[in-house]
Amino acid sequence: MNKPASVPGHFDAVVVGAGFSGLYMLYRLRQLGLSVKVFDSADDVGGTWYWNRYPGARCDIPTTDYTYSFDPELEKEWTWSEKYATQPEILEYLRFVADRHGLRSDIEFSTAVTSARWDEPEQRWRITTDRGKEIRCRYYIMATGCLSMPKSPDIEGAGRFAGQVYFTSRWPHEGADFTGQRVAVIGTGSSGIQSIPLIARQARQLTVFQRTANFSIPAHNGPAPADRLEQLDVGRDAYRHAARWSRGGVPLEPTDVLGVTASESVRRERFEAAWEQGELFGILNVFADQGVNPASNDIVAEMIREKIRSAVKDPETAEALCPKDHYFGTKRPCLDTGYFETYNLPHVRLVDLRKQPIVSITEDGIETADESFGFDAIVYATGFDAMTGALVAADVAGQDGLSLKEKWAAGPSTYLGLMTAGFPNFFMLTGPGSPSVLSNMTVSIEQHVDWVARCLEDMCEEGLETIEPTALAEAGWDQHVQDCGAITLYPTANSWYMGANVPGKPRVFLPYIGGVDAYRQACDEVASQDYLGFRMTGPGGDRCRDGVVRSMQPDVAMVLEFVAALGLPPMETLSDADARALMAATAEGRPPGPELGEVTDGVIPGPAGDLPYRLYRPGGPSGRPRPLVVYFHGGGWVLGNLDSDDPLCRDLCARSGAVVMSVNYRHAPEVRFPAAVLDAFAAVQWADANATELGGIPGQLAVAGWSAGANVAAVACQLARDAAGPRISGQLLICPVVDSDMTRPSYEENGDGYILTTALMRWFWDHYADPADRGDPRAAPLRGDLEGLPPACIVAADFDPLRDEGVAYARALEAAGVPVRLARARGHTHTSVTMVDVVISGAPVRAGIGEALRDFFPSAELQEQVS
Ligand code: N01
Repeated sequence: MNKPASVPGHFDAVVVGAGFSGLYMLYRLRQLGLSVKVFDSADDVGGTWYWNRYPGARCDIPTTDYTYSFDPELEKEWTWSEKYATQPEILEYLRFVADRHGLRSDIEFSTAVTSARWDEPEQRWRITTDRGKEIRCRYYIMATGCLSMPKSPDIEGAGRFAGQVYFTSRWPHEGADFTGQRVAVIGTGSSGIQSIPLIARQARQLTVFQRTANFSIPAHNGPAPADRLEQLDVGRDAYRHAARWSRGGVPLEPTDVLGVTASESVRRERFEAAWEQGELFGILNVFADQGVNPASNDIVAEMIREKIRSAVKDPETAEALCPKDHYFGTKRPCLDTGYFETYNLPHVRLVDLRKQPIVSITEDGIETADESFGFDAIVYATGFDAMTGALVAADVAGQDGLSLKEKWAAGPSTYLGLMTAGFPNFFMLTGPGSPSVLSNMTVSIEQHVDWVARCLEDMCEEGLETIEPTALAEAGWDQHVQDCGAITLYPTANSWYMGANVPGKPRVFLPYIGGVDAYRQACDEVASQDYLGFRMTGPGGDRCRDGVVRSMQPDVAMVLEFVAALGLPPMETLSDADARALMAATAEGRPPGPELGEVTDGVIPGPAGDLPYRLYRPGGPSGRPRPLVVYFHGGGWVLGNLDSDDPLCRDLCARSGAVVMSVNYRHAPEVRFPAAVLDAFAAVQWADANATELGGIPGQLAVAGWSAGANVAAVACQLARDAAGPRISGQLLICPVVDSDMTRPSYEENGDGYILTTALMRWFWDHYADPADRGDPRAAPLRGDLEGLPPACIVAADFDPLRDEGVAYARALEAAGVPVRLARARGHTHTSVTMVDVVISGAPVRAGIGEALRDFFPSAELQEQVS
């Protein structure tokens, strides 16, 4: 690589922070032969473990895992004394690492970086420090940690207290002696919960001011678990490899037990095992669905509340300590040693700030709405401006002088949590948009550092000197981070994950929750695809392969992985009977969809015999007439029936407030084109004529369908227009087949791998219609006359071969003067939008569909009923 810079004050790289990430970054940059300067405002290494010296401070990931893995010799030479090591031991470990690798010589302690400016002409960062130094470097790397910027105490009168004031995050090196004192602790996050039992041992009187009760489980600290040590002894490399490719950075088999369906005994057994184990990832893995399903989450939460009630003797205190305002896990749960039992001590009292908020800190204590308290010492355990605080406070300005603070005014925006557009050669280790705080930090840190080191090495080999993400790649990643969060319960909590603990901070889900494994995969893919989404320049040329690394909804991707793992034969290779049986089998065991007021089956006369139908009525006052939607199921005119689309019909009914009538039609190949559309039109005519008997409102009729069902629905609208009736108020076409032309780009892009394939579509067409008939507008409604058709809502999914024909139909309808609402199902496949209660990210799309259905009807009453 580059030769070490020889000009004084010039370095290849400057790193801020000498904690876990800064130390390892220095080590790797040195390996590359780069000249490096590390700055830290502390007078020693340690980062978070330098500052957070409060009594009881420990890690909350077992130290067998919370440790560097890059140096096998180091692993042999260092033995952790406990399952969860204390802060002094972790600090000692980092000192040991720094000394072992001679890292201190490149670290300038007691020096803070005060500003960093990108110098475009020089293509260098200009760094200034609080010691008045100015330094130039090519790469600027912030290794400042996620929880390093203490939150200022946003409490009235905070500066007035005349007694001793302590912050858990800035604890004095000489420690604090509370013997004989009246002490207040404000805050019951991890820092409060770890320190309170120890402060209680010294204090004469301890009063804890709690704003939000927090979930905590006993750490059961002691020697490192024997089974874990054995695993490491047997195969350390395999264990570390498993950690790197796990969800959280600690090897753990994710459970597939669902809380909502597990028996009471299984629930209890799994919970008690996790409770006994005393590990965060264990208690977060009691049920597969506890992070996404409120009912499942509540099962775990209630079991923890039971434990709290049995640990705390005073029922009123116990109840106040029971968290009830957020789902378990959505705020970082704590590990404790004797926390809840501390409240049984006669000199310890809990003040519930929800009942009596703090009015002011006074000179000699704290005044709440109901009481005045006198104290000798106040301990603030009030947390951090997490994940972005240290970065935006650092006065970093990129191209055109834009500061990070300005760029991130509405929330952070990053590519992979590693870089941000407009700030060339500026790297963040464990930045927002990376797994960081949701993972075992040491594993995430090593992954980030290794990625950055590899990137710099690759750049050097190619003669490239600058790198920055493109706006497209960054926007795509930001969206993916939010999509991953949105399918979980996490964004519902007022947590520091959401920036909610800092007044005025934008409410954005900050970490990447897709998993350490998925994240590593994405980073590796980016690197191996010529650094997809990065623009790189230098003597070796300018290059940019622009793109988005993840644009599929995360739960859709999971479904596809699950389906692929089943190894099912392609549908088009099966006989008709087997294909139908397979479709029926895949529908078994899926969630049933919402409960409704009434669901009844019947038959109506069709052109060639009876047609079965199922009628869905929403809840609410029975007998009240409602608009009627006639729905046709999907399945390529070959597969499907009333059962196949039952959850979707329930969902449409619940969301629209309309009566939904799902009608079966004759299938191919037994009966080919145009039987299906003739049946569909007959059903629409019958429904219109019998609206009152069906509980509908005469004259308020819409048609709907998915896939081939949307095809027959669209055709029914054209036939109704041509026949001058019935009058149709709207057509809802979900991922419709509207043309037989299979050459559109979406067939090329999505023709394989997303369940509905090009081969399967061809099979469907071959079953349904002779080639000569496929241009008939009754088979390909896009080719028909579109004037005078009812208003339409068309859903087009990104990863659907039919996407472009759906969009084409929308455009053609618009051109013909038909009002159209085109709903793009971002990140979805042909089938995923219909997977009610399986693909959570489909819910907002279906909410939009429900709204579109309501908008078809003039009935204000319907709007009110649903809203
Ligand atoms: O901070 P927190 P922390 N008036 O934000 C309360 C890591 N960590 O330092 O929830 C009254 O969790 C606030 O109340 P509320 C770990 O990731 C790890 O404890 O905002 N109260 C909350 O109770 C952790 O999650 C370890 O309503 C106020 C508390 O102060 C993260 O660091 C150990 C208030 C702050 O809790 C942060 O933990 C320690 C106000 N004005 C920390 N403002 C390990 O075990 C805030 N609060 C490795």
